[in-house]
Amino acid sequence: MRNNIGKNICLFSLLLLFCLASVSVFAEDGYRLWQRYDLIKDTKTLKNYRSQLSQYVIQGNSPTLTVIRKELQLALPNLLGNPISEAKQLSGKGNLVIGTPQNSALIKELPLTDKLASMGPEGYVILTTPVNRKKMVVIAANTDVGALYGTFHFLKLLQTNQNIDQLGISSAPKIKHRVLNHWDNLDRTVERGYAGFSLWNWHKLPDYIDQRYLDYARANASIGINGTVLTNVNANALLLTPVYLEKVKALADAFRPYGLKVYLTARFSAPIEIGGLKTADPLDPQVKDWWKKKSDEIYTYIPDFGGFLVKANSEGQPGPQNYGRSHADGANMMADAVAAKGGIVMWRAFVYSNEMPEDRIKQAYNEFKPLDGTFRKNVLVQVKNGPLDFQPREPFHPLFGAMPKTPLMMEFQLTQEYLGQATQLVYQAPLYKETLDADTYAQGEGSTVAKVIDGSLHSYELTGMAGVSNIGNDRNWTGHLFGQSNWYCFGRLAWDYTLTSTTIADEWLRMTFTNEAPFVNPVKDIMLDSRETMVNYMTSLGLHHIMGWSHHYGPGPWIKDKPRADWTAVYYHRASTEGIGFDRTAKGSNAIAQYFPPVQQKFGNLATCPEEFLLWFHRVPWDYKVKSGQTLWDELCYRYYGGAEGVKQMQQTWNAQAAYVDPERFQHVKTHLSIQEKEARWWRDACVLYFQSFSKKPIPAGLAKPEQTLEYYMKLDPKFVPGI
Ligand code: GCV
Repeated sequence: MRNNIGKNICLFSLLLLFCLASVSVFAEDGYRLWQRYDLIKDTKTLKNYRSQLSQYVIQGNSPTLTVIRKELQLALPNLLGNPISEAKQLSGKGNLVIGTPQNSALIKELPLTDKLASMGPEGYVILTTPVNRKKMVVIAANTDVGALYGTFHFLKLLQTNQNIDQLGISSAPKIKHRVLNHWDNLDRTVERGYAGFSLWNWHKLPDYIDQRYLDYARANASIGINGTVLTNVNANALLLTPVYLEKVKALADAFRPYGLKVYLTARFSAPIEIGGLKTADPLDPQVKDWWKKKSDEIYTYIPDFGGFLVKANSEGQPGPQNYGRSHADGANMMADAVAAKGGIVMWRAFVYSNEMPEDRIKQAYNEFKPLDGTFRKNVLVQVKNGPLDFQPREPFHPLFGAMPKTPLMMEFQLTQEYLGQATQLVYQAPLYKETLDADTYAQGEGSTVAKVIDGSLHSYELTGMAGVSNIGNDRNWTGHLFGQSNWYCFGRLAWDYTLTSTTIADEWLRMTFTNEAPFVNPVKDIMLDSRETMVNYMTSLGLHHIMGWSHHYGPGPWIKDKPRADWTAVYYHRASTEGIGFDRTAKGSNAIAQYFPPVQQKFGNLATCPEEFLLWFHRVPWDYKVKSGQTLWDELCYRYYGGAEGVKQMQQTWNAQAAYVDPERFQHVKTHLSIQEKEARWWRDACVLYFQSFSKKPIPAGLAKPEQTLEYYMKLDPKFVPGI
């Protein structure tokens, strides 16, 4: 008897342990991103899928096909609650066939030659078609990586409960290089990173391959990202030494099956720092030789090395101008070093000089436009979306459309340096789309930024889109759960910029949370409105660069008297008792002249300038009547208050979602929204009080009084803000 009791206690404890273990294994901490693969809830859909999927056939054994197998083994049994397994032969029904004409005899038999011919190396087709007179779903591509992308697309159809009865999908990327830029330092800090430390554990590499590296690669492959720059553009030359190249090789080997290529940031002065040369002059034969040998060495570690990303002569970084050479001289020297092996150089146009009295936003154009046509064929000039620096709203960068003979690559920032960092919910697809859809008029109406960067406007062969990563080693990857949607939407738009923000938000919500409409619809509205809401409580009507000093956290419109005028806020808003705004018309800095004439006319004329760019281009008196009929001052106040109110509405909508979300993630978002609500009020009150000290006008009736005095806000001095 005693024995039995003992046994029972033992069994019970084991059971309890098992339960606890499963709870912690499946803790809803956001780790699984949009790749959750939970059992499909809708019974009709589930039944339908089960009847159409009973096995999959993959012929061939490459590392990428192995990855596809693993993904299916993870996804299908979980989604369908059925033990779906791999088969060598077709069965009577329910077959999924995946592969290329080269590795799959079944696919080779199909009349797909024409279709696949237009799909390129990464595109795919997903078709419902008879094979040997049996109906089945076929995912076919020209390469294994194309098949992997197609597999993820198919899984997304299941995850989002789409009809798969008669599939006829074909998809190929519009942009060739879809690349994350990590600003990760070798000591694992991340510049402007708000999700913990760097994913790359350099100390344990090359021996220890963390499962996170593979999950990172899986996530990227699922949205078509095909490149990653591992380290900060403020580069450390040590990265190019053998000790680190061994480690980079280990990562590149882990990522390769997922179609993810590795690139490195190159410190321009590396030949001096690690090469023992006296100069880094790009025209010096020894320097050229050094970079060539260094590149060849890198290729011995990583045969498919993607190439270099370079920040030169910007914010104190060394560059060709240190030797009186141009950006093209520097970029070409590096491009020559990697050309034979198919490498590229992504040379950043984010440059502004310390000495220039010019309006800072004009400098990149002034430096790069004259270099058009002088870059090697394997150079992409990487341009930030706007001419300043990832502000909540900027007009598109005037270089887009202005360099018809030089491939330009888009640089977006996923990490929310100026968008509330990781405490705020800001879905950035609308911001990215706004830039991509903007019309440069470079070749008449319809010459959108997207057509510049996809190469169609100026026949660029090389095309690219970069996203400054928001990923760190936090369990949920991005600090704020909704930061994941920015990683997701970047990948989706780099693949196909014609997708709408709504479509992408819809997909992401369904895969990340649930397909239930009473959740998806209101939360999608939160996402779609979130960027405009943030602009309203931070920098409405074209205001810019009024954030906290150095860490860029919180408001700081009063920032002045710093080592450089163009690092202050007063330089940009120019508020006085007469008015506010930066005159960039011909009467002012004439930055407007950098755009094509129709854009100049639109932005340069107070009456036609879109209100969202009003104070970016114009200096406007406080009494100026805006479109709503309000004075500028009143409108500014209404927008600040409206923005803060918008966050309250986001909170209300989210708080009604408890039934649809697991408690852990529900609470995470709820708590972050309450931080955001506080921060929105902080921005509102600090900015309204500060600008009021110039406008000398009352806050419009009906709006609450700010909670503290201006002095109080000016004295706030947050310490240890992450990401500096
Ligand atoms: C990596 C801004 C950021 C810097 C960043 C720089 C850049 O100035 O504040 O942290 O440096 O942009 O894009 O190079």
